[in-house]
Amino acid sequence: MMNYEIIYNYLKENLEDKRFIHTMGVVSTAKKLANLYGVDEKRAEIAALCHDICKNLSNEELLEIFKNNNIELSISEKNTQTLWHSIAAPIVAKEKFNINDEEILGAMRWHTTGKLSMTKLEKIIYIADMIEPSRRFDGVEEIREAVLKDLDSGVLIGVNHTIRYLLDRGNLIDENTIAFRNGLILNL
Ligand code: DGI
Ligand code: FE
Ligand code: FE
Repeated sequence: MMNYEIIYNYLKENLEDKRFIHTMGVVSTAKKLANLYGVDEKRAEIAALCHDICKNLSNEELLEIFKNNNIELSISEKNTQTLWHSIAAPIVAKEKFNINDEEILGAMRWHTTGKLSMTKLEKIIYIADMIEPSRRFDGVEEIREAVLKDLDSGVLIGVNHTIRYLLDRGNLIDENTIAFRNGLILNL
């Protein structure tokens, strides 16, 4: 696929080695999960490839992108710089690589916090980001196994893990993270 190679080369050039390896891990995990859960593998591949496309940008550059595209950040987003690369990702993917598939763009946009009512593809990118082979944290194996049995149950364990991590550090918890978790619980 033409687009794939162009994006791959851009990332290889622009992301740090560790981030590039992480991205390729997300690609392979997302493809596996897509096949398991009947999601189009090619779309999962592109979304995974692009999810951290803005990870090399400085906070100043990210703020500039928001300004130029009239993106209004919520109070929690304004104060959580680690979320900014995901907010900018769909804008850059559209501009640079002409990606217009709303679900692919959504998967990139929400890969950090999640949100209420995610599609299967969006959930797959969210959780693949967390469990790809180079990720190592206590509990990752439990999430890997759970996701293979049931997507939503596995994703819920992942969100719970993230919320616990944020609580332990006294970080802000974004409204979308909470809405994502509530929605998963109500649907299970
Ligand atoms: O870009 P990656 O390192 O691959 O991973 P990521 O984009 O999932 O993670 C970015 C960070 O976002 C990670 O440190 C956890 C954080 N995060 C996710 N949801 C929330 C959050 N941080 C805050 N403060 N609040 C959230 O709701
Ligand atoms: Fe990310
Ligand atoms: Fe990532």
